[in-house]
Amino acid sequence: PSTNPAVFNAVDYLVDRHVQNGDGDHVAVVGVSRSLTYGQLAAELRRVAAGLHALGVRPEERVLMCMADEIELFTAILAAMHLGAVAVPTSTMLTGPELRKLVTDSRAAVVLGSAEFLPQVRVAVAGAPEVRHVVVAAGEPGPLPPGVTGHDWSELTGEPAERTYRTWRDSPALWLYTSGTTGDPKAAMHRHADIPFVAENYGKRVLGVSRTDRCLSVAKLFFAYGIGNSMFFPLAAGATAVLEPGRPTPARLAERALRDRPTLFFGTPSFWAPLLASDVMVEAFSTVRQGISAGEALPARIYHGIAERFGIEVLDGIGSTELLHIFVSNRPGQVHPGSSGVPVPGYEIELRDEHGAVIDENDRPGELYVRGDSAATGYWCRAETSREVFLGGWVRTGDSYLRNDDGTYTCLGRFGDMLKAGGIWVTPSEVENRLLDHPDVAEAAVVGVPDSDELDKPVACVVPVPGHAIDPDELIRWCREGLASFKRPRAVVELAELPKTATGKIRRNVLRQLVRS
Ligand code: 3SK
Repeated sequence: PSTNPAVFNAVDYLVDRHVQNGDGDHVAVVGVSRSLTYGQLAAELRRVAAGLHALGVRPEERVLMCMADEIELFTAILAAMHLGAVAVPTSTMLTGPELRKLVTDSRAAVVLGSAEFLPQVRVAVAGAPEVRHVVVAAGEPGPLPPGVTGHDWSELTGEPAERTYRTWRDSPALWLYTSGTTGDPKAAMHRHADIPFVAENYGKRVLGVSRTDRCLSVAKLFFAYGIGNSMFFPLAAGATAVLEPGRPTPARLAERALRDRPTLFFGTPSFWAPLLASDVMVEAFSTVRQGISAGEALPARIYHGIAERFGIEVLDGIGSTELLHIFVSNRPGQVHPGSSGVPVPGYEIELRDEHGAVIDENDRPGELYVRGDSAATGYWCRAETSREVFLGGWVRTGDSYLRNDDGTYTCLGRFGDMLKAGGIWVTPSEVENRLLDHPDVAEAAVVGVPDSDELDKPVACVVPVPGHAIDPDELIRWCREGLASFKRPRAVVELAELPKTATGKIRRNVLRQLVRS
């Protein structure tokens, strides 16, 4: 490593440091069919970096990946960073035309895909003039548009450069596309220095990740939450990442946990809730020393249920793609169920009203603003949106929160999701939590829908617990008994599932449309 403090490559910190410290034989990553020690990972990522260089990838250019959580994706992300290029892992859930927007926006010339996602990748590169090469993990590239050369993964090799590229702390390392709840995808640009910041402050100081930990995540590597859980935290601590490429159902994750014995298990409420409702063996999760939840607020009922049935304490927290990971979190042994906890070391939090004025009192809802050194440098080629979100060091989250008297923060939903009923503000999450306490309700979302007088009224959209029937009158009565009467839903709509974003946030605009029609 360089003695110039501005020179920093995250690969030295995540991988090479452990090899130099004599821990090269410790297992760094466990895939479904093979594992790599830190020494093997250092060698493999260098080979892949040499292959990318041979395809023409140069520092600061983007390498876009549409790949399953396997060792190939893991090494490719690190290989891009080693070269000084920018890793752009993208969602594998996008359609071809959706993926094409990201490929063209990023101007990547090299696209890496897993064989199972080739249909989308082919459609995406067909309309992307900058793409020159498509490299396929575990499969044949097949026909590609003129001007695009296909390669199989074994071609991604060359004479490895021993040293990581001399990136600066502020050099771009990783772009993560985020759509928020509204749609337009934009890339949050993260620096090499953002990676140790989240790993030291949340990974080590909050979770206490150490060499003996084994990290398993429901969220995939293309999510900010997933790449922290499955790459930055385990590697920063010299620990082991366990990668699961499949759909994160309770049955599959239980099977994986039985095989690979994780100590840290990272979920989302949309995993923890069905896990609780499932009949998976408790034994599968017996090695988990700590559960973690993010993506949306974890209802207290789910927290208590998981604690009772599995003996796992789940730490709820909130993070964002813009901040790279979690910045408000509960602490081990000090969980306040139903709250997101307190600021993570290294982050400052403010609540501001609709005019941007700071709210000093407790118990008053406001929009959550965060300041911390892992903030993205902006959105790629989105000057106007960047100016609305990144404000002189502060990042505007768009989430509505309040601070409790004990210093913890409680999520109230998205800032624009508050609704008025009879002229009084209603917080959807308060009504949703009451609905979730009902034994027939598995998931709930409350939205404001105009009645015949064009006045907003709370409408509850609920998913029943499997095998239970929803009785709308009973649910309205239940809410009236547990809440101020004006907060009760005026109607209940039963749904098989709630529309959600890729990160598990409820798409309330879609629900509003659905309920209106
Ligand atoms: O949604 C969250 O809470 C989150 C957590 C960590 C990283 C990224 C996100 C969006």
